[in-house]
Amino acid sequence: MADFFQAPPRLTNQYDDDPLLASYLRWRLPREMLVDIEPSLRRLGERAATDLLVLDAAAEASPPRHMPYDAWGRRVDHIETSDAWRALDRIAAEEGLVATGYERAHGAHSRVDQFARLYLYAPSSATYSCPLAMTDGAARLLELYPDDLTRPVFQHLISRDPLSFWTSGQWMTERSGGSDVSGTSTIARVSSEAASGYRYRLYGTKWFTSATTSQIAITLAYIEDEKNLSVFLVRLRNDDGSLRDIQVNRLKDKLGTRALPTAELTLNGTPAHLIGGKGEGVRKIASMFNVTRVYNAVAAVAGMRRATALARDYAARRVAFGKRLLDHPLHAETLAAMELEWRAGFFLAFHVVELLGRQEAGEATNDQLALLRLLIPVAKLYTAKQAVAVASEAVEAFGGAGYIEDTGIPRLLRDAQVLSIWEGTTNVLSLDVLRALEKTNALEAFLSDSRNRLAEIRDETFAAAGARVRDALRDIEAFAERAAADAREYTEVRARSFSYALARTMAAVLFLEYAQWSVASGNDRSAVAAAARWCARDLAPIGNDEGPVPSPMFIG
Ligand code: MFK
Repeated sequence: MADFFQAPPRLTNQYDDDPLLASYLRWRLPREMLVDIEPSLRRLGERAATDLLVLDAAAEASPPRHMPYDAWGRRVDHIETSDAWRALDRIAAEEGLVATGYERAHGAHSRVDQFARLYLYAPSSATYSCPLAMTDGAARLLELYPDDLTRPVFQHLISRDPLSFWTSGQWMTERSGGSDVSGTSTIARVSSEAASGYRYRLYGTKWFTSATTSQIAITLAYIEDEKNLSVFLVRLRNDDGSLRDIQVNRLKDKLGTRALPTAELTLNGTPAHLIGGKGEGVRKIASMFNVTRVYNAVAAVAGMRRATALARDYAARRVAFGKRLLDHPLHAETLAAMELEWRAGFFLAFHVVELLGRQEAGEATNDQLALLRLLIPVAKLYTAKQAVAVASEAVEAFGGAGYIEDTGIPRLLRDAQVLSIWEGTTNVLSLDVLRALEKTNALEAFLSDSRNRLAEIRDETFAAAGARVRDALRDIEAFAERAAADAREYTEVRARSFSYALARTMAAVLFLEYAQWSVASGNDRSAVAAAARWCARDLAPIGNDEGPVPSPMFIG
């Protein structure tokens, strides 16, 4: 018998090869805008499968190293990163990964342009998408709370020139945890050398600081004798490269995202600049983490797309039991289920991106602002969980090869797992969804927006699916009514399934809208089948029944 070798999966241009992205952009963007941006998206799609992919592998193979001391015994806390990691930074600046969102060349649509770029870049970036997320979030914060010191910093964050492009960290997590930031123990004391503009000095320990090689960071601290957290800007290094009263205790040994330097730091009187006045720290930093949560959702969707593309390519060439995997109905069905999750996540994430763009352009109605507040946590939590599930399925689709590190496939799963942890876990965000409903009219906005959209779907082809979505909306409404009347525990226990219901139902509406447009415009032939299949599932299994309340006691 001749030697047998398996064919590794291959990627081609990730813009042209994507069955949804270009079609979605044709649906949502003015024609002249697409003509304008398509060449750069296509170029990035090519890079995602060529030079970026090489850098991604190289950065993963050379993770960062912490060198606490120099050769002569001085404490330097140098974090050495690979050439590839730094090249990914340079390319991010040149490709305008952050800048596009702030130049606003296409008004409210600019965020769609920007996040389409991120979607192509992220899965080939060794998680350089993380520093970019925090940089963008910091840019938004500084745009909202500008002052003389932060204006030039803002310009660095949105620069396309690699030599002046800066990235930012987002230091929220302390030993007491990353979810309940009220437990922050970092203290800000007024500095005696206020002239520099950095009027405070910070004392405390930050337990997870991703992208510690960034030039700046945004962080939280209690000003001495104040009851509320405040937000501060920190410049990490002096002009000679030395850290500004920061000690790097160690780099974290993580399950995934291994090219990304994540450190534990002690702030020993680090100069800090107060942003937007004292107090209201959580509310202010929310404008940052709401951007990073959108990045999380788009990166999750991009990860699902990559996992699906690799598994599909492999299935088209790998032969077992006398035929290609793709020709085995059960395997093809598994791939279709993965693709469906990715499509749903894509619609949800990009819908949020559109709302974010409208908000920033000052074009959002009050209802759209409330929807954005609600859908950011919904999209983040749902796409993250989908991404882990799809990555796991992709690993399995490669059989034993998927479990072997040097195929690069296990990384899909290791890197996906962080998406449901950082930037708010699934449960913390599910509770945030409840908070959004309590504080705004988001539920009314969600229900009326969804019903209005469904009313525009007139094609008979979608009648049955539309009816199912209307049923799901009624279940969501019924749950909200009962939650308002019932014990808080009743609602909290179901907060996750409620959030999933919102995600699936919103995605269903978008599936149908897109399918109707596809039929009318002759685009994406799989849109109708995908919409029918998505809407056939149980969209809102929240548990409105009178059955026993799931109780933590069952696991005690
Ligand atoms: C590729 C992607 C890469 C992503 C980058 C990853 C980098 C990772 C670096 C990290 O930082 S990881 C740390 C992750 N930690 C979190 O994301 C925090 C998770 N915890 C929460 O989200 C909690 O819900 C929260 C800390 C916000 C709860 O804090 P509080 O103090 O109990 O909040 P509270 O009292 O509900 O709200 C305080 C104010 O903030 C209110 O405003 P007002 O004072 O005006 O009433 C809220 O409305 C506002 N607020 C809270 N959550 C908000 C929000 N505003 C808008 N959106 C929200 N989600």
